[in-house]
Amino acid sequence: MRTPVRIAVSGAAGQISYSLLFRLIAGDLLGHAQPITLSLLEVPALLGALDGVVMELADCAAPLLHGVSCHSDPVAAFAGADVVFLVGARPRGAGMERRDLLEVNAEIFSVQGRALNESAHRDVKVLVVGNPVNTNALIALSNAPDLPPENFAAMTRLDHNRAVSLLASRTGHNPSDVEGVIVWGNHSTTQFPDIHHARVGGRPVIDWVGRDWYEQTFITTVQNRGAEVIRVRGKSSAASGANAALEHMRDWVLGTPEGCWVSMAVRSDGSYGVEPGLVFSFPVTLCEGTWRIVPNLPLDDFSRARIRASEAELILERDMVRHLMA
Ligand code: NAX
Repeated sequence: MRTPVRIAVSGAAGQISYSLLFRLIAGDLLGHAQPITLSLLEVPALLGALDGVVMELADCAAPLLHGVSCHSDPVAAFAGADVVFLVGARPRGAGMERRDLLEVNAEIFSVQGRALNESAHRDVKVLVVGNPVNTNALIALSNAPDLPPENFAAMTRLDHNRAVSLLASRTGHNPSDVEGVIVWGNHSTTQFPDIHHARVGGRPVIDWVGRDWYEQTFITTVQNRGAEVIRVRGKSSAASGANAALEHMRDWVLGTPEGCWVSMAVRSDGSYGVEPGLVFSFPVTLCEGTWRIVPNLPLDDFSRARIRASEAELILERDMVRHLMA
């Protein structure tokens, strides 16, 4: 029998985890032959509610689940972890400014970065899902100096999937026919969903949808989809967020098909002129557990301006919490 892979999940009593955990034990991440153990992290006040989630996990009688533990101490939660989903974060409260939100979460992610540094497996893959994702990931990796920064990523896969789905429905295709979409930048309304390199059914997407619809409807629809889900559902995206987290991590572990890329926020190496060190969403290919930013895609002035705007926002965010970067 294979050795179980140790998966840690923070925010384990929250709504995204309520979908993610059950898909993990069903084998949706690593396949149906790979056993796992789950190490669940929550704030002390929610450990009771987390016990209820653990009861439900047990009631699935899932053959792949070889153990569950619950923690409020991140060092214990991340001990020996191979895969980590950092889902837990403080939501924006009444009267809270964006600066306060950044600050409170940067504190959480600096503690969790240090904990990962201390106890996680050296090859751990850490996906930040909790908002504001890019800057939280930056804080976490900068507080984990003994782990390679390449082991950290932030999630823009939900934005990527939203873009793919919208293009598929607009052109009357299946989402699997759409390739080459990119979400650049911050997981915020400055993100830039880019279809200049995208194709559907082998033909450039821009030819199908037209430049006007792309510039005037598509971009803002993708940028504001999260807010629209909240407006209609009364709660933020949960199952689609869990699905995106799973797909992001699955591609990271198992790789992307030849010639295909996905969007993933990773530490900038200066590609496309993005300030080195920022956690920025790029097109990446993945192979044998390693990501690589797709190089040298041509960008027009329209695209460059939007990439610069999202970069500027991330520089501002970083500067607000710089004191928490180790
Ligand atoms: P919930 O509020 O349902 O759950 C969050 C959980 O995190 C809570 O149970 C809370 O107690 C826990 N938590 C808070 N601080 C913690 C800490 N220091 N250690 C451990 N656990 C902690 O939120 P949910 O809907 O599950 O969303 C989780 C995060 O994902 C939010 O920050 C949300 O904004 C973000 N999202 C990110 C998306 C993305 O595309 N990157 C999309 C979906 C989602 O909006």
